[in-house]
Amino acid sequence: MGLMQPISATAHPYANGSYKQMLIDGKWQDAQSGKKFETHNPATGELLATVAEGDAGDIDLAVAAARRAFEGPWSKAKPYERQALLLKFAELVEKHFDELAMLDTLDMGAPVMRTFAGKQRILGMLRFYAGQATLIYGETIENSLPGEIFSYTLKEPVGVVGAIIPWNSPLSASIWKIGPAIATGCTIVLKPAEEAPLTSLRLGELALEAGFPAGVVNVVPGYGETAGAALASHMDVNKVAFTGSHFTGQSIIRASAGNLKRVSLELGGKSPNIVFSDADLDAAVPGAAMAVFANSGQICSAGTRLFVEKKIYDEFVGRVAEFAKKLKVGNGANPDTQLGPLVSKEQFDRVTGYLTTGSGEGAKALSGGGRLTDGELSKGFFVQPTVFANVQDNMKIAQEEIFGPVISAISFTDMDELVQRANNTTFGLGSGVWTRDVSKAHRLAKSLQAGSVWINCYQAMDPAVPFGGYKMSGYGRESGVHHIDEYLNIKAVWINT
Ligand code: TXE
Repeated sequence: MGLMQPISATAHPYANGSYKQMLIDGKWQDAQSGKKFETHNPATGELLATVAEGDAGDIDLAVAAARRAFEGPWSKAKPYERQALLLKFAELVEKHFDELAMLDTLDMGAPVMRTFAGKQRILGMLRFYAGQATLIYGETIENSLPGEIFSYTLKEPVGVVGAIIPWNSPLSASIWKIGPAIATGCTIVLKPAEEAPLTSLRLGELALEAGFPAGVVNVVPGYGETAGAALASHMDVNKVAFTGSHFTGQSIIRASAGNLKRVSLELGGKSPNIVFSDADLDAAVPGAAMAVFANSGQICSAGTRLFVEKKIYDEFVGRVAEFAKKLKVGNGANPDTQLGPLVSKEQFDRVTGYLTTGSGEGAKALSGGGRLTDGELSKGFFVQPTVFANVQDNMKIAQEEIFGPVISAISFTDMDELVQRANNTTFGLGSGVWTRDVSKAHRLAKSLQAGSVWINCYQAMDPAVPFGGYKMSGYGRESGVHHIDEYLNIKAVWINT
């Protein structure tokens, strides 16, 4: 597929306005209720597809299929078979990468070149989990009991996994759930976000083509309050892997109580990004800007609280604002677009509401501050990349997750006070530090309450490096060698020899 021209919905082989069914037990089917919902391009308003709308009944069917598969032949699939399937799946995702990347763009707005920049990481994730399939092992443990009692552990798949993902990065989020589930021998019911279900459904087709047995990978699109809630509360689901807002994360925990299913949560953030006067400012300016503006701020670990040392505050924040003004906002299908639209009207209203709140609280927009309505942009949910200066810690725009292209720039002087202020948030997902001073860097790496600390970079990600939250950003880790433990039970075996 050529990437030199914006692609219209009708030109995409999958998002061509047609109807998409859901994948249950290896078969494409309608919702039992017969209901459908529409998904639109947030850049243009075009209809991309109508989609079968799953609810509790469909979730029941999918979970039953996943259970049958889990207890059937899939339970006998050897690590090398699961590895081979994941590698085959990776090969197909690679073969269709252009199409999948564009599908993400059409369905939720992300600049297609951003997905391309992450291509190696996305494919690497599947290949990393393929490797992990052959690295599942227990331990033999010397115990202190009298006599000859031998003890060892087995690691076993938890069973049926319910995966609920958001809309901000459908390709990567789907793979982050399917990969570890397959590596460990679990089966999965994936519920994509209602705003952007198409990439997950297309991945369902590729999973079948790769040869996953029926019921191992099921994809049930639908709304959160119906399909999502049914999956979270289902008595035959053994684990829920959730990515989304902390509010929904809390309701998932409550819903999980019925059968005390395992839960892992990757939630939102209000991450501090700290710039010292001794930093390489030429690198820190784009670093600070793109820590937020990438994907139009719709990234859970976006460095939205920009702490800048007072003596360089005016100059530095001014430079970030100048950088913001030059960013190219537009249809994400254009290869030169740096910021696409926000995903939906709801998200657009939410973000523009925060722009009004910020000005009302006394913050000063050095760049942006409103929507973009020039020409074609008037059809989509476009917001200007905004840099707010004069932000105080207690302002709403410094406390709440905005999930849009909005930087709240705050000044600091004292290092101890800075640590306390940077940690003064209910969240703890990402954090950044820009300095040439190694001791400052290490001191902050230790003191910041966040699952990731990026020093002189931001948002670096790799399949082998763990990612996840402290505090209300959730628990459990994705990526890294510990990720698969979230999908495994440990069994202790005792043998009196
Ligand atoms: O999230 P939800 P929304 C944050 C961000 C954003 C806000 C709202 O601040 O502005 O959340 O976004 C499913 N039981 N993040 O409303 O509701 C839903 O269908 C089970 C941060 O989109 O959390 C979707 O599949 N599932 C974030 C998924 O949960 C339910 C990414 C996420 O939707 C459910 C997205 C329920 N009761 C938003 N209600 C991140 N961590 O990256 C909804 N869902």
